[in-house]
Amino acid sequence: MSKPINIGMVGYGFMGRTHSNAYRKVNNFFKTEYHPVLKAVCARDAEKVKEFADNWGYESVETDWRKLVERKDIDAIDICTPNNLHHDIAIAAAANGKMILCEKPLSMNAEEGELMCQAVEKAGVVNTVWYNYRKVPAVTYAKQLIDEGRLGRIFHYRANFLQDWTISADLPQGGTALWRLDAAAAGSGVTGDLLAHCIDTAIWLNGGVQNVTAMTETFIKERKHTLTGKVEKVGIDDACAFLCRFDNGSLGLFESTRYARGHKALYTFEINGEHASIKWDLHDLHRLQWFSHKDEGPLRGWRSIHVTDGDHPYMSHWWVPGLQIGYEHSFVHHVYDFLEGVAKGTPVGPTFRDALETQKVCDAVLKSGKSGNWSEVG
Ligand code: SOE
Repeated sequence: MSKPINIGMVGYGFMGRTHSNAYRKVNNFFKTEYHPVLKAVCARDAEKVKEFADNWGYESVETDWRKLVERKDIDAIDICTPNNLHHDIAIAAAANGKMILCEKPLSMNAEEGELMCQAVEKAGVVNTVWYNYRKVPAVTYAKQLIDEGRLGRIFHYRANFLQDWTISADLPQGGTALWRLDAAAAGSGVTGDLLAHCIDTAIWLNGGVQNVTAMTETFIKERKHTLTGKVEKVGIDDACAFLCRFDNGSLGLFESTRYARGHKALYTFEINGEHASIKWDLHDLHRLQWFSHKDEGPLRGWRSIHVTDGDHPYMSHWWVPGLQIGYEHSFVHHVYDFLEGVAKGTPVGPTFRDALETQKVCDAVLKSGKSGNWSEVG
């Protein structure tokens, strides 16, 4: 008999929807020892949060997250708020013995992140950060191929995350939906929001990062602030590019911007090894491009592997071979891994500690972007 884990979610924006959908779907497809129960959702606007709760099937609502984290009937707190609240909610949740699922990036900076790690470790509570792209079957499969040594020595890691939604100078900063443009709420711009995904995947696939040299730019210097109504300085990075050296000696090249006209959410990575290369593209997320130098000479070429077969990661739980899944399923897999971690007592990453490594790289990137010098990852 499967045991309940009562979820209390804080925030109900885009991520609140992806997580709620995943909690609802997971046990239709995956058998687990524990199952999530949508116990409560919390946000300041009582009317809107009630509407959200009714739509997704949450049993109750709260308007103060401090009350939520103290509730005895809640087992796990899911943090879907702007980044500046992650630290306080996580610390309070850990103090109340709750498991925690926190949206990315872990924190505003590595200092805060370290305190969050210490809090969950001291409390001994299961924790994860929603770097969901790890859970796309093709990306998980790439991890398997690398861990099996099929690429041999890795020389290069290249990643991009390109969007175009902030090009208009009329777009305000701050407030619901636009908090990502407000440095006080987001901490940083594309570095924490988009490159953090690329860095998390890169560390997972290719190991730690030693040092970085970065270039950042804020193209629109002032925007009206939704909350104050005044035109205020923009404190986030609109674009960022950096080079890095990995612990394994390979070289990294990363770029992210919200000013790449025509690109909505183009996350791509490519890894070049001694024996083989791998490419992945979020817009074609069920495919892994594979080139092996071990193939017979005249037949050598890029293969496009449709990662939809029963022996591909997670896929035996879905439809039949050849039929693909999408973006939202990465969150379902994340919940599945989380539940498996609870059952087995060995958390499946990314944990807070894993996410802290990404945070440290983000901090080093932002530091280098400001100074123009190489920056060591602390
Ligand atoms: C920003 O537009 C955003 O929604 C990020 O916040 C998400 O983490 C990313 O997956 C998609 O883009």
